[in-house]
Amino acid sequence: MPKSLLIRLAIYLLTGLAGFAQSTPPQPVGPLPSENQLRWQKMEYYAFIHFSINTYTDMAWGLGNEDPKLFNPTKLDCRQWARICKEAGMKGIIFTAKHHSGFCLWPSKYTEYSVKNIPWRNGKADIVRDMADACKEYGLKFGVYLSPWDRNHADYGKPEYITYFRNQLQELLTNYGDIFEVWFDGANGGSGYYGGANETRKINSKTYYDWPNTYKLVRKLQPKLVIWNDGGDRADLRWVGTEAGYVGETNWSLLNSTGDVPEQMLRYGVENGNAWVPGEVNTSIRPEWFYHEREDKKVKTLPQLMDLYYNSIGRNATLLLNFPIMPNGLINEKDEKAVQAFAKATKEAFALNLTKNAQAVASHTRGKNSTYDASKAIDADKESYWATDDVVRNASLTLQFAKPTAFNRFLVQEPIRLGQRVKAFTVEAFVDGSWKEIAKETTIGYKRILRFPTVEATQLRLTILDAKSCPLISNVEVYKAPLILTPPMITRDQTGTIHIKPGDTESELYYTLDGRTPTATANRYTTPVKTGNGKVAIKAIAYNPFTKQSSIVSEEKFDIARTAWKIVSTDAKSAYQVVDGNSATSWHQNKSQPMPADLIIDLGKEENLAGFKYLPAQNWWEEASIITQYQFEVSADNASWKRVSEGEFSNIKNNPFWQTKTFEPTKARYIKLRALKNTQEDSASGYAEVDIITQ
Ligand code: FUL
Repeated sequence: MPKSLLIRLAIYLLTGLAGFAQSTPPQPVGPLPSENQLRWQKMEYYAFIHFSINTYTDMAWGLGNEDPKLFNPTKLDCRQWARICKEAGMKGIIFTAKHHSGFCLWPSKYTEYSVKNIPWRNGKADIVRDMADACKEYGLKFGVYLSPWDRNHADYGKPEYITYFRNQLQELLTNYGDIFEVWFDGANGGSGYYGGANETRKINSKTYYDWPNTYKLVRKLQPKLVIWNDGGDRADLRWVGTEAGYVGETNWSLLNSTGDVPEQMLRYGVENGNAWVPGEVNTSIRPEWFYHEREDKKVKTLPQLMDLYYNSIGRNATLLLNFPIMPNGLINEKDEKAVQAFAKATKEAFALNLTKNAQAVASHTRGKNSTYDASKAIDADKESYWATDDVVRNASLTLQFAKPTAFNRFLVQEPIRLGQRVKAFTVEAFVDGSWKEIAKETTIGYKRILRFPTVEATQLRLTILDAKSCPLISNVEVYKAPLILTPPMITRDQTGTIHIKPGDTESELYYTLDGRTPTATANRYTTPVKTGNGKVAIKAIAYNPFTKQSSIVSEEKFDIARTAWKIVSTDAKSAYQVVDGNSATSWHQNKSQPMPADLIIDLGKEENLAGFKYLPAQNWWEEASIITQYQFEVSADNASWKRVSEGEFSNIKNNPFWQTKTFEPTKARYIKLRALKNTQEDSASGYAEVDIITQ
């Protein structure tokens, strides 16, 4: 054979081999999910149920000394709970078998503090059993919450308690069928009844519970469950650092398996973490976890629930949404309605996948092999995926629509079985002959959903800008979700100017200043409205010009504008954030200044004062330094002061919203808000806003 032919043959064989090599499956990258984690991630949406002895004392946490006789759920029906969850599209329920009070909702052999000592059902009650049966009947998975902190048990804090805790786990994980998740809440407030000792017991959350051995027991009893734990050793799932209902837009399903994890990291995961620990967003449908009648008007609205959806499931996490059970043993009708509306709205948003009318084309395809071509990202098989050759980090996938197509949602998934890889990506729409960027984002993971104003385009392009290894995309979906009219947010800045913000940029805004209910014939809001220095009562709506529907009316009453106010107790310019009308900004007094900490404001002129308002910093997960005990004083000259109000901001930690205090009207030019104590019991005080009420 001539030499040149030989060389050509060699080249042919080598290229062929290279092509072959690239059509082999891509190698996994980094820590990988276990089968249990994969199964769990696909559940996406499931319920939490909070019910215990403190449901009957209207408390967030039971103290551990409540009389079991209080527990009297006359209409208890776990099937109602299961039906609501099933109809809402949830896949499972996690039930508080034992909360911090230590009261057990099953007849545990190891304590008398349980449903076996209540008159209801003559001591034969087992609510964990009822719940497990109801889940089975409705095709839901069942999970248990077992609080490690036990304010009832005499041995809490001693090694004996760990045996008790494990015995209880053994009961729960043996007698109630398959359990999909076990929840070990790290919360621990210290004080408790503890069998009558009534004292404060601090434990070392890292060592006391000996988690490694507890985990072994759990896995032996239920090899298919996932463990959630925010307190001790790294478990299968992580808390996302907040109960407010969201995870970071960047969300790596990775953490480091040892070492402390700051709450910030919980929010975003750790890009180069060495363990697969995906996030679960846990939040309640009401402000608190247990039922309080006063919160019947505070059930999350549809727009809030939609935000929750996009900020959890839409950001590579699962959503664990809590229902508090009422003392009668049922879920409140308002919560049921809210979750039904939520289910309907998500169904409508994701009703028609527009990729059905599109062709997918990729800039790169692994080994030019049809097993990995672009069509795999839009076919019905969620396991198949589009892949590039190993060396590629930057590649695009274009959807070509048969005709100009309007859309406002983009959904994308990675086949996480092979690791989480994408670090940065963009989404562009081809509009009027050119590409328009609609989103520039970071991570994808199991599922990422993006919301943006409706765009009409003939093509959509997903570009992976960077990835840990060759990018893999298993699924892409495109939707045109109907607009949801959010009641607009109204704020007034220090100059007295009103700002109105819609929840959805596609809606129009209308407002009134004369008390009438706004309609689409009222003043249209386009730019901030100057309202002078006086008091203002404003009502506003968001309006959909296409469907002619309006949102619920937002209403705000503002006292005199804070235009002339000067903060005299500090030179810090940033202190003016407490009067800027923006609840998202806050100011914190220097920690080195011990309590009491004074915030003194010169109102510019004498006012007839009848009260004041305090809004704590809203970023409460980062040491918000929320004031709990205060004094409020007024003065004509910033020298002699008169105390007009003092006391506590009750329950402010759980409910960090506006606190209003009124007092006998009094004339003054200076006000002093004195912080005596905060939630962290240190010397820091934080403020989002401070305002006054005038006569
Ligand atoms: C927290 C607990 O203290 C709350 O009461 C609730 O159970 C929530 C899910 O976790 O840490």
